[in-house]
Amino acid sequence: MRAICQAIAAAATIDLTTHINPDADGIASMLALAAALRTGDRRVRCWSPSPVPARYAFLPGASAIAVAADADRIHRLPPCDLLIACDCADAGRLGALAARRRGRLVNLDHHSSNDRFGDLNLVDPRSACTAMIVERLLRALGRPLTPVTATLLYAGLVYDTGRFQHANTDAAAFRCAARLAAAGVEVAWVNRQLSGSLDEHDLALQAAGLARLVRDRTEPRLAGIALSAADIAAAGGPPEDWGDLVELPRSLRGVALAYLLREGRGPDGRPVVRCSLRSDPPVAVGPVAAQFGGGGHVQAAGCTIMADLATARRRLLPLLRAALR
Ligand SMILES: [Mn+2]
Repeated sequence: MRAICQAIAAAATIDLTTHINPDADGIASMLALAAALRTGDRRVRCWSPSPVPARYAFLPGASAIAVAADADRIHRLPPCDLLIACDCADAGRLGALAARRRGRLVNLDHHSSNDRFGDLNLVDPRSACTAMIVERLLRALGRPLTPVTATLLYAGLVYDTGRFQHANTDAAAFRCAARLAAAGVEVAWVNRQLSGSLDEHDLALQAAGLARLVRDRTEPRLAGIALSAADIAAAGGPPEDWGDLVELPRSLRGVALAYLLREGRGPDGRPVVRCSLRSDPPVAVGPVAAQFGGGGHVQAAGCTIMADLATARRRLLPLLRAALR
């Protein structure tokens, strides 16, 4: 913590980024930290390796995030003293921005699969979200919360705890929420923005998901949705953000492990299946995702299987059934 505060104090130019396919925790953590670090004549810029989903446009400052999908363009940019990665479990998730690793790299994250890729790492898997780690960092930096930074961090906290419903919701999360609320967050407004930002396309995908929802025949505590490329095309194509579609199978009575499989194409044109996995403690899905080179948290993880949907299902489902035993 002290080394990171010193590195920030010494930096005249700071770039911040989050992970590819960014979520509310990553974006909000980055924006809050950027707002607090913009002092004096320090230059602070926010990046995302892929476009910021429209549903997160309400986050203060989101419109100023630069999308860094183009590695050539990034190479031409002036280097920064410090690159701070927020909510990013490994350097691969930085996308093209990994090429900007010229200054020192700071890694702020809470994923248990984080491989400490930074020169300086503040990684706490016990923290419910990266926003809580940023809140701690701001305190260490002596930067008081403002209504803007508190609103951002609150949005990250609400998102990553599933509105204070996931297993990561603990006393520390509530204490942090109380400090943020006291700093001027309009709690109902943030919740409304997070829950009321779907469009017709998102709902069409939910309808497709409901149509494909199945409980496992041999293991009733397992349920999930498998969407083929054709299913996704019929619903209007992939969304900017799959959001919490995996929560649909999870909402079935008695389900302790839920999955969402979505078939797409990899960079080489071959079929790939992206998997989102959720479980109730003590069932662990993190190790299953890790077997396919994925990661995340113990009870919320993801991976990509290089196969078509039928093959991916045949490989994954026995492991999910085993995880429940
Ligand atoms: Mn997070």
